[in-house]
Amino acid sequence: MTSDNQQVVFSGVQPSGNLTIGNYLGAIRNFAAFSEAYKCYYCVVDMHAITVRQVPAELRRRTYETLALYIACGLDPNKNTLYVQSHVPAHAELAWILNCYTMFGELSRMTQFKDKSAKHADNVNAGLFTYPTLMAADILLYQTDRVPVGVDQQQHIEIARDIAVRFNGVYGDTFTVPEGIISEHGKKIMSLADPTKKMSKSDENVNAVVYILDNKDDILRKFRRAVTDSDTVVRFGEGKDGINNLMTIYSCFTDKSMEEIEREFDGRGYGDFKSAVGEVCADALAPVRAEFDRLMADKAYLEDVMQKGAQDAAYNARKTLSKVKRKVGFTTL
Ligand code: ATP
Ligand code: LTN
Repeated sequence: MTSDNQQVVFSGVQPSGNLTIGNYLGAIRNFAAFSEAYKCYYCVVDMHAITVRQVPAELRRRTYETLALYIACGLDPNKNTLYVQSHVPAHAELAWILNCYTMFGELSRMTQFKDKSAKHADNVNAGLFTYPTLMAADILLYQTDRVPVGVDQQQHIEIARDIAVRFNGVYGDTFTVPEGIISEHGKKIMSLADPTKKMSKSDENVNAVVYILDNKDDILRKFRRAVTDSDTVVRFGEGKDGINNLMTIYSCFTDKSMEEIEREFDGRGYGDFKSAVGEVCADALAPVRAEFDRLMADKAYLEDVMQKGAQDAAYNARKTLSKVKRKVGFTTL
């Protein structure tokens, strides 16, 4: 909560690849709804992105792109604080302090750490391990009440809560204990090539993933090739991971219930259904792409947004950071 009693929302997206419809439906699309009633911070978390090796020029470009996508997806920079994590040093400072209040054992249990260290076995670095403490710092710095994310981040929200409660227990009320907001709809969009796996922007198989910025032909083609099953009936149910995923995506874009979708495609095959999913997805994303192209052509504007966002974030982060430093016993000059 802010000092004038406004509730706070914080979320972040890594500029670690081209954003997917998983990022869109599970996270970004839900952000704008908070802008009126809450003080909202939406951060491009470049410091998290380097826990996996990045090509510097690509990281820089994607940082701009992620910010442009925030705006293209409806986040008004005048109503939300949009900024880049590395522009606000308080994140790194608080992360170090919180590292000293986070247990080795609890970080070892994080499934994202286990997955990513298996995937990048040649680079299991300390940053990958302490990723959740940096995320806790992001959230706790702003006295955040709510954190809208996809379901894969639930465990990280839990650890942020545990760290806040632990710190408050030792030093008295310091941090607001945040709550995750995981929308029932679209909380976990699955890969089109392997519907038992989360759709992920760092997947090497570009056909497994629909990117927010894909053109209509690519979107239609990817959905047509999506892995399904040998059944022919469009029905939500067990053993139908591929169809369940496509129905979820269709439902997210049309607001239709599973029953309505089953009725709509009654007597029609998978081919028809896949084309329909591709059409609604492409139609919904077309305006986002157009706005994105317009914004990317105006770097100066994006830099102005980054600059103002970082200034506002740094000002508010400093309040919490000073309090924390005082509580742990650091001297001040
Ligand atoms: P990476 O592949 O680099 O780990 P990612 O695609 O998982 O990246 P993040 O930047 O880690 O994306 O996630 C940004 C937000 O998008 C988070 O709130 C996350 O929960 C959400 N998200 C990511 N993938 C999905 C998905 N497949 N379905 C729903 N939400 C998702
Ligand atoms: N770890 C998140 C990105 C992230 C985040 C945050 C999300 C970093 N800091 C703070 C919410 C709040 C992910 O999606 N992989």
